[in-house]
Amino acid sequence: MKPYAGPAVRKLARELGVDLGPLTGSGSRGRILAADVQAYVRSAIQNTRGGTLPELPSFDYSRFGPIERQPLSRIQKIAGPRLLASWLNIPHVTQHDHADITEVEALRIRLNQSAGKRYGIKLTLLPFVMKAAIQALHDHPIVNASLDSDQNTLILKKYFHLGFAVDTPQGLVVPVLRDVDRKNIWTLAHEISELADRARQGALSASDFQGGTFTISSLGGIGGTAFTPIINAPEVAILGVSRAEMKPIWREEQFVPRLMLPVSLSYDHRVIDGAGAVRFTRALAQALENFDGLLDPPD
Ligand code: CAO
Repeated sequence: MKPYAGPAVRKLARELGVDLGPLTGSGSRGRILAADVQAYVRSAIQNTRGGTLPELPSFDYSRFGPIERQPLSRIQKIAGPRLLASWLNIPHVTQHDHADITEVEALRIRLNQSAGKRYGIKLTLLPFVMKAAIQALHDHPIVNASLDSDQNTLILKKYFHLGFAVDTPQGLVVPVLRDVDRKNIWTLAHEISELADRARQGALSASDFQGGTFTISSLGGIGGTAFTPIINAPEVAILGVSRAEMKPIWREEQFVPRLMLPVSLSYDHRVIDGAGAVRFTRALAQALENFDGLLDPPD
């Protein structure tokens, strides 16, 4: 049976490539209207995009009290859709753990007092965490990987470029430090500080953001006990670092004070399973606990 529609609607359907057959008309006696064709096209587009999200309600907040409008920064406008895409596309799970950094912190203080003063470089914890992450990534290559666009193949990267989140007045940026496995803690400390300074001045170039294989987001300088960072897609995991705290740890029948660093690994559950994730955080913690290398002077 010929669909019940007027010539203008038929013309519109022809132009849009719509077959009127399956359409239900909302006009009188089931007549197909232009609005029905448009609604059909809208819904087809939404379906090919994987459906749309239910919209959040919008309010006139000024009805309830005084307000001020503040536009999002350029960085927020760029980062926002990427964070949303990662959050929506990747099934995130976060594994929390603690690393005993008592010895490594004592080492850091010693190094800052001696070589640090001589070379004019201040060592923070981050270079040590980066080196520990490299050891763990070496032993757990799927964490230093990406899913190929066919979603069926893992691309294991044989290089180690670490992104690290920098808090700037304009918003969050994630520059990438290259070949972290080939650099000592002094070089890393220097490059972290140089990249973070340029990030805060808004002086990073596009290449500074490219090629990362794994990201570290350290909030430990500010505080916090744990958090659930969003994966920097197309990477498959991100490490959150919170503030180290002295804690009573039960060892050999007594409590001993140890400096414990909270770490939180958010991972793509399509690629990494829970056991793999906790093995990774354990490897990272053990690398920090048995830290014995990288005392070389700066390159
Ligand atoms: N626990 C305890 N103290 C810590 C620490 C931790 N985990 N991490 C750093 N600190 C200490 C440092 O040792 C330093 O102390 P001293 O002055 O006594 O030596 C002080 O905090 C400041 O460190 P810092 O944060 O400036 O340096 P960093 O190398 O650790 O970090 C950088 C550099 C660029 C990562 C950091 O400045 C920054 O921007 N962090 C915010 C990242 C962010 O916004 N992440 C959220 C992203 S949302 O997922």
